[in-house]
Amino acid sequence: MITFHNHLHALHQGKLEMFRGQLVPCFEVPARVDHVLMELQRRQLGALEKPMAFDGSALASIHTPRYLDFLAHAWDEWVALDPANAAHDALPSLWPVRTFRSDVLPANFSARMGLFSFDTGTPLTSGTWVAARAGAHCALSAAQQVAGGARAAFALSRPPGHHAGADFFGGYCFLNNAALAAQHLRGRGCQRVAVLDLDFHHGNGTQAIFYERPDVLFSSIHGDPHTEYPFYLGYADERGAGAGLGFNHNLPLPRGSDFATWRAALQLALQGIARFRADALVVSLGLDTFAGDPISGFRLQCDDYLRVGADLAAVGLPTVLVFEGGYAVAEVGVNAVNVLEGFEQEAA
Ligand code: OKP
Ligand code: ZN
Repeated sequence: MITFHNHLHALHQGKLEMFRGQLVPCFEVPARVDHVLMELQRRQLGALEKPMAFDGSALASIHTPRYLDFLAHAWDEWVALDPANAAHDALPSLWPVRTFRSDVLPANFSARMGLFSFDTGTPLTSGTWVAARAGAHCALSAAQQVAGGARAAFALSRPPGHHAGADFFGGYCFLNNAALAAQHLRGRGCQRVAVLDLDFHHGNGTQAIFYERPDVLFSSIHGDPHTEYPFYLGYADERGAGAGLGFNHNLPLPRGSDFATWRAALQLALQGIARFRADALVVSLGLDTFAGDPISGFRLQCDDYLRVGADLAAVGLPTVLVFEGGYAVAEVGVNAVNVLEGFEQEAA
């Protein structure tokens, strides 16, 4: 299958994230994508291309104008606060929680940064906007390829996307690549699109974006938010709202779940997608379900990902695969490409 890879991903290179009161080295590093690229080339799994060109409005199908405007200028504003800021990344430090207003856009940069974010683990760097935008274009390119008749396409990019909402960043994510791909398919002839989120962490951003819509089903298997990030969303009783009621499907699993447990949940999710009669499938492909992942808690093994790919292909839908998490850097390439190979073998 064709892979659209983000040739600008390394422009986003966070230094430190806040963890338990200390700044620690970022887990979401450029080497993640480099390993997947090397493995793709080693196993000759199809063409590698740079993203297609999209105009400035492409991201506005999902994200709000004021959020996009914030992201595009955030680094310059950060440095304008104090030229010494150029030496370290920007992190938020306050947020408008309950009882505060979020309709007013403050002039103060730190206040706006808090308005548009939800954690202190997601540094914004000099190259974040350019890298994230090129990554979003990879997802749009993969969707365009599939809308044009391809059986499947892979968007290989970082930073990831599924925690990003219409107007906020967090969880290492700035632009919601999977949501952009789903919306792009909707605009190109697909009446119903299913988004299947396989990352260890619940895709709160994607869920929120489509929560009131009946045309995009969001289905997710993830660590139980009672104990796992992002904690405040991803429970089984979140079934959608308004016209979207019944089109959100969360399958939280306990920390420590193995492949047999996980795969049973996958079959449930796929049954829901079949009932939905989707025209296309977008997969948020997180590889942090791997047993060796340093920040996650499931127990999948490298070979299990071949089976995951085969199960996805067996659905028989045009499929966009979007790279999300996966922090066991040495194994993330093998695990990602195992999914692609399993998919190709089953689809053939
Ligand atoms: C992004 B994606 C780690 C604390 C958790 C946030 C995790 C974001 C995961 N020290 N930090 O879903 O893979
Ligand atoms: Zn994750």
